Amino acid sequence: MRLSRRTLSAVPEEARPALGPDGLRTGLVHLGLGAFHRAHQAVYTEDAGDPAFGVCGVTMRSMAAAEALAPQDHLYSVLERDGAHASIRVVGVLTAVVGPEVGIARIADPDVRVITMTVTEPGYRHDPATGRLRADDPEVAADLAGRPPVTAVGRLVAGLRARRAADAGPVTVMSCDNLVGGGRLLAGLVAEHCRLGREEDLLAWIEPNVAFPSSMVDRIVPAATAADRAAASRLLGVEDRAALGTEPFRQWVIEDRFAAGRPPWERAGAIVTPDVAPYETMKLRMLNGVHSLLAYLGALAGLRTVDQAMARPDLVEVARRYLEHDAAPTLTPPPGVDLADYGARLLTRLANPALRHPIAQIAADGTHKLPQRLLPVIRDRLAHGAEARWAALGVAAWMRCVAAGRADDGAPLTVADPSAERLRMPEAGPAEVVDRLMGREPAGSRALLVDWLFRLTADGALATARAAAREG
Ligand code: CS2
Repeated sequence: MRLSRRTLSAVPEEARPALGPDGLRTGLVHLGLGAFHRAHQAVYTEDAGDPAFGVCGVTMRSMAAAEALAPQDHLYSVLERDGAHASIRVVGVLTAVVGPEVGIARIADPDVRVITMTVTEPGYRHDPATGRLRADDPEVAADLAGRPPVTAVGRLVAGLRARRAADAGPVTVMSCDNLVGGGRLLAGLVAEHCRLGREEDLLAWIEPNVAFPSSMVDRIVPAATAADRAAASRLLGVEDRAALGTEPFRQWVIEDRFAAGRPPWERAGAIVTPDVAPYETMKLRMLNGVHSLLAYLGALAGLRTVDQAMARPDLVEVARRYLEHDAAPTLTPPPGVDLADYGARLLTRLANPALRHPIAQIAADGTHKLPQRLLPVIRDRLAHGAEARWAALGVAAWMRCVAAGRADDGAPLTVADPSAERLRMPEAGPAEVVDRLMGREPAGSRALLVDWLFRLTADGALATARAAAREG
């Protein structure tokens, strides 16, 4: 028996949706219906409890989620796991799951007042160093030339164009990816797309009618596995082919800048504030920074999951020092947050053995992730006359992963990245790799990076971490 409206009565009562599936209208369109949205913003939106804000999920790349969800009336479960403890709930807030073309049309529906977006960092197709749209990207260029758009910004602009034509009124577009100032970035990319596409009139409508708040999102959601689906189906008593596994922790901090109303997300525990910047910077440099550091060292060491890395005391020590000595001193803590507590809690979350978060997932797209995570820590410390040793170790480990393409034991290592080919240089020595990959980075970190890369190459990741942890 498969999970659906009809079989919902067979699901334990405490696991049934808090909102929906009946009586929901669609007030929110989400672009990028991956596991993260379904375990994070969708859960908050359901818990906010406003039936005007059912969610239409738009798949941007693969139709797999749509195929699993359609026979289940868009119901799916979220399985929270912490060690041996598990709890499950069915989410009923999705009113539809559609492909991009229908999604663009839905943006023109006057009932829709918020568009949220999770399209991954490279999905914005911007230059991370400048925040500008990469107009030379072939997909961007083809979208600008007028084909049915395939890029996220191209699709969003098409949706806004349709909304303007339908006179459907103001709307808010909220980026929910791991970016600094995602709202400002997205507003800039949309404006550039309009200008390059000679749609100044559309831009003149967007400026007063569309708000682009930023938001900080946090929940560890590994790509769903067959084991999650099997465990969820056991707990539910019906089969759920769209189940997701995640941790109990979740956090969402939202910039309070909406053009046409929003779900009362604070009822679900979100923080709605005029200034998300301190939260974003903290989360990106601490959680995501330490994630990347552990992922690249772990990948070189042949480890598969974050909890495996967290079972190595030397790697934990490196992570702890990165948080304390490098990341924390660059941050202004958000109101009421103690960075030492935040860091300690973070390490506990990462050690959760039930998550099995694949290192390969975190290691992917470093060219887009590191400029948000480790590089600004290095830069800020340098500006204060200090060295960010541990952040530099993370960057050097990334360089070793992408340049050598082999783990320390010689096994092939493929790190997914839009620039993967350019980054491969198996024959190059440490200094050459640093010079070719460092690009615009300040020269002050060069010697440190070359030194770490030399040590990683000679001794491997685990021995380097062990020796470094002893050196202090
Ligand atoms: C991770 C994030 O994949 C990654 O790079 O660092 O997806 C991380 O799990 C989330 O940001 C946690 O909120």
